[in-house]
Amino acid sequence: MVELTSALNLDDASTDPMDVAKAAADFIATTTGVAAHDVALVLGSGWGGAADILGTVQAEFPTHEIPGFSKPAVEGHGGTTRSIAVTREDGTTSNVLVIGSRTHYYEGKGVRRVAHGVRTAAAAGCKVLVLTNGCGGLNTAWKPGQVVLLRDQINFTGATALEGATFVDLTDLYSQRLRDVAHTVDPTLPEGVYMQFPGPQYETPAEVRMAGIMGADLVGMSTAIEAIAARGVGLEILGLSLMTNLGAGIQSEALSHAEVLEAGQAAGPRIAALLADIVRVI
Ligand code: 8IG
Repeated sequence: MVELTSALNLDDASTDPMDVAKAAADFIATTTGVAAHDVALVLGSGWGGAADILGTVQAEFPTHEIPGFSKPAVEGHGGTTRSIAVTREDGTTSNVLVIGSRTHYYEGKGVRRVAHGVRTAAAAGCKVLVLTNGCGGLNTAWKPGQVVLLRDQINFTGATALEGATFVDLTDLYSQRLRDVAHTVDPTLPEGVYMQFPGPQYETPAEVRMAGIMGADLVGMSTAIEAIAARGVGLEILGLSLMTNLGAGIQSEALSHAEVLEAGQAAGPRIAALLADIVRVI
């Protein structure tokens, strides 16, 4: 079994990426002792604190130990994957898989690696996926630190992780049911359309204006390709963005990564509590 698993290579075109996801799910079931998980969380910039307050950690290990996840480029910068037992509001328990370290499209490791986390979540038994991110915003009524519920998206990368004639319907990409559930926790959460750019550079002011004309409220470098892959494996998706900055050219100052991290840190405890509250009702 171990030999078979290690022979599976995501970069090999003849490998079915779902087979690698199944190997990853087997590893997770064995390592955590949890046969099936219910909900998966991908924690983006600013959202990391949620994992600490969600519930009881049942197991925790470096994400790169899971089949198909690559070693971090910088030692010590890899994420941690955790299995957390969450006591839901109705008294039942759900097993939540927090997949640390997302692979971004701009890393150039290929779309299979971008999608591997969500495919692994589906193979591990999850039915619901919560995708979170930090991003730029176009609506000047929103201030840095604003959380926005994703209503829809524009995939502006020109890429997809779907392979072959996989005609996935994206009409209800970000589930209306889950948005309604999130609104029971916080009725004031605005909704928005997320536009994924390839990155890693931030947009020019002209690109931000274009994004607005095209119908975007938020601009970022993740989430859209993952969401498409997740619908491809039947997951129901909730998308939550933390707007850390206004898009380039909307705010007068230049965008700095330090500023973005600072806004994420300032919002951290508040959005962690919000996410934990939402997970307790989904
Ligand atoms: I945090 O303004 C964060 N991520 N593309 N644009 C894009 N990605 C981002 C931004 C932004 N802020």
